[in-house]
Amino acid sequence: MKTNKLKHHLYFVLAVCFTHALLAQNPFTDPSNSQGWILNTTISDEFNTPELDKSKWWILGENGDYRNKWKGRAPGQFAPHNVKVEGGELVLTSQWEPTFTFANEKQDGTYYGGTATSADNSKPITQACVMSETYFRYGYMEIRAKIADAPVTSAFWTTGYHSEIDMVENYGKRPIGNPEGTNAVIERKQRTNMINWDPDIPSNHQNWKVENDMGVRLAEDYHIYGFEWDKDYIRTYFDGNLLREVTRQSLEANNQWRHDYPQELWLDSEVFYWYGLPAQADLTSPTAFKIDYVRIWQKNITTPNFNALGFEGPFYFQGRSQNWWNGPAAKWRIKNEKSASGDFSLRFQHSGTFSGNYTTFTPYGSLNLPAGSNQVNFKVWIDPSTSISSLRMILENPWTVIDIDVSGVQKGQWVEVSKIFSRSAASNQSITNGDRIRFMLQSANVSGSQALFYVDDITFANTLSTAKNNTVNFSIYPNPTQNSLHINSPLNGTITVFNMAGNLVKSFQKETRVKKVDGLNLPSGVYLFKIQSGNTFATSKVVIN
Ligand SMILES: [Ca+2]
Ligand SMILES: [Ca+2]
Repeated sequence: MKTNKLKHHLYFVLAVCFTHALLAQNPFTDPSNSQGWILNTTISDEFNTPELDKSKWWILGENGDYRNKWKGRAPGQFAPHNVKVEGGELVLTSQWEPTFTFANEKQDGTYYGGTATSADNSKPITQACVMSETYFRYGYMEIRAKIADAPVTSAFWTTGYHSEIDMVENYGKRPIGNPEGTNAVIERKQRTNMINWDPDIPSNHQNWKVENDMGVRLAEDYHIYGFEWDKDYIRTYFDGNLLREVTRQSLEANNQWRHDYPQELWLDSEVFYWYGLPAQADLTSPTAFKIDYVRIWQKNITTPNFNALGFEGPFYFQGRSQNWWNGPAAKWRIKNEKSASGDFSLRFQHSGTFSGNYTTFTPYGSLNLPAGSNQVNFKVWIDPSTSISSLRMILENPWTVIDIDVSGVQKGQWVEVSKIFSRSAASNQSITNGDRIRFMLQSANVSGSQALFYVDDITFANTLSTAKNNTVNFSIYPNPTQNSLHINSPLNGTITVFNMAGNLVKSFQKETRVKKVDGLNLPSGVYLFKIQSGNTFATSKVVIN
């Protein structure tokens, strides 16, 4: 009896604890979770571990590596020793540090640690930044944090392709003596920005930037900052209260929405010289931005990484994330206007005179292909107004030029094109000059004065050297033949036919064990027939005479 009572009591205690734990995992703005939020545990962090969880975060500047992101807002520079986890919090410190070796370079017109004219260490301000190792797309983001009580910012923000969302960007305290004469309200303002970095928008474009006077100095105490990023709207919250709601439609009307692409998180402190740079006296006692937790909830949990060759997210390779790259005038853009799969594809658009090569690149080291025979496939959608004969893909290390004939591609629909190629060596994986894709339209291959087309779902396959190839019975007879043949194989699926130049010349479906094909209508020569079903494939050479 007593035992049962004890047991019952224990169950009750466990039930209370469990319920409490569950409640703690609901958004502060939705304590009963009426919206069905699911915590994304890959990216969320309570910072209750003894050290920073490196599976979730990386520290900018650790081992001298900034992963081609950012070294901070000069003269302030991110320094790894300013990041620590302590007492269940992420602590991001800003300090005056004359002994620090600053990068001898300028950012936005100012030397790190120095001034506009000199790298003289006259402003030796070190700061701190961490970024998430993974990405997500849409959700409700929440931090409980105490912003730094010093003339620095405390920010929680994200970046994606041509987009930046500054969910929280607060300036803690005016410098001693307030030489800039900044109004005291700055210390009470909760700021949010939605930045559109698309190089095609007009230069006089205004980003969406808003501020709320919260009525208290934000650096005085901990507050809960919430931001909901939905595909149709955004909402900002302060201590559980809704500050603003703005629809995507209204932002789009002003070219202020560029925020569909997967995002990665930043937590950092920066200097904002326009409100006043900190002097040594402002940073005498170490001052820190303290974050109790970062929680990301989603309606549907997105995977940590996205298919970069399908243009759905950045490449993630060798511990770094990078997007396709092209110059501001390159005419290639990732867009969500049309796609063969997912939401995004790579668009080429240009009207006027064509001159030279129009090129886009993946990052160095992002490609990892084996030596020997390989195959590239992608889908292309060519606008009826456009006349292009060929696209060129160069794989850079080892250097491999692949020309893909698109002259016969039907316009106004997604068409898969394919090419077999061979490489002398496997991809070089260097992040400074390793293998990458250089994808180009050459002017010589365009007729007329405009071109619009989209590319999606680039895939590579190693074609001839896998063991699976040898285990599948794939016989074709008669061989040689002229216009018809039989294909006998237990595999059913898509049959693709390549000429010896590696161009795809025909494809059709095989649904039965033995398929008879008539009307081949191919020029005399040797052809490679390939059947693919899931991950298994087989090839056979056929002579047409
Ligand atoms: Ca905590
Ligand atoms: Ca896609």
